[in-house]
Amino acid sequence: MWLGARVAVVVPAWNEARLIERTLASMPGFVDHVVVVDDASTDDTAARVEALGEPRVELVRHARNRGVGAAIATGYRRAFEAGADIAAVMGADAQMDPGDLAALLEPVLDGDADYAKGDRLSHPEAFGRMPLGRWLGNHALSRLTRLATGLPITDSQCGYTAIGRAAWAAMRLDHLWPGYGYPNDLLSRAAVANLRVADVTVRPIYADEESGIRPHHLVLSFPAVLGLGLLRRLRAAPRR
Ligand SMILES: Nc1nc2c(ncn2[C@@H]2O[C@H](COP(=O)(O)OP(=O)(O)O)[C@@H](O)[C@H]2O)c(=O)[nH]1
Ligand SMILES: [Mg+2]
Repeated sequence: MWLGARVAVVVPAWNEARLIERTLASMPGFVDHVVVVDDASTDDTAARVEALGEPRVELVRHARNRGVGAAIATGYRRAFEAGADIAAVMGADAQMDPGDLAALLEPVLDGDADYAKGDRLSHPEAFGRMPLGRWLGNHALSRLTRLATGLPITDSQCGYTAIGRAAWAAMRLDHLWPGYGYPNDLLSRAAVANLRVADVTVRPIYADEESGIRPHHLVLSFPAVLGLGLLRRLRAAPRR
């Protein structure tokens, strides 16, 4: 519990056998329920989660790989069905500082925002801690996401987030973009639903993990999801 709310953390995991235990071991004590969504990993990610025997950790498995966005949608549904008031997302590759979790929950629990997302680009050490390509790419995608959604956000691609139960229910996230474009799709849905989105500065962590993002995501998925977001916004505009 945090500020009187039942807290769940959704952990999408795909072939993270090397880092999943470190991620789960670092989970703060105030987290009530951890939903690990194993997306048909071909390594022993799932076996390692089960072997922990941690009562607050639940393992959900997709029968086939459906992508990180689809895994998060599955995790949210399970977390809220199990009674969460708020659900955060933390990657399974130990790239999110558990020390930042409370700061992400607070704007939502205080009623100042419906959805809070991490912002690594505003961290004083972002330039230098983030690989240059990621720093540049994230700035470019953030700018395009601001144009597509109209939301004044920074670091559109940060996966470290928190969402309240009512905002989750308002956005129909079962149809969330299944792949790496999901943060942009979620922001677009939030904008159309008139939700308040807060940026929370978080620590950028880059160590020995490997990203699954590939060039085809940049040339195909991100333009598609941003274009979809723009269309959704234009269609919704006359009804406001
Ligand atoms: N469930 C699931 N998780 C995924 C998939 N692809 C990536 N992830 C997880 O999503 C998180 C972020 O992925 P990553 O490739 O590290 O992206 P990056 O950190 O933004 O470069 C990690 O915890 C991955 O294990 C997927 O297809 N399914
Ligand atoms: Mg990563």
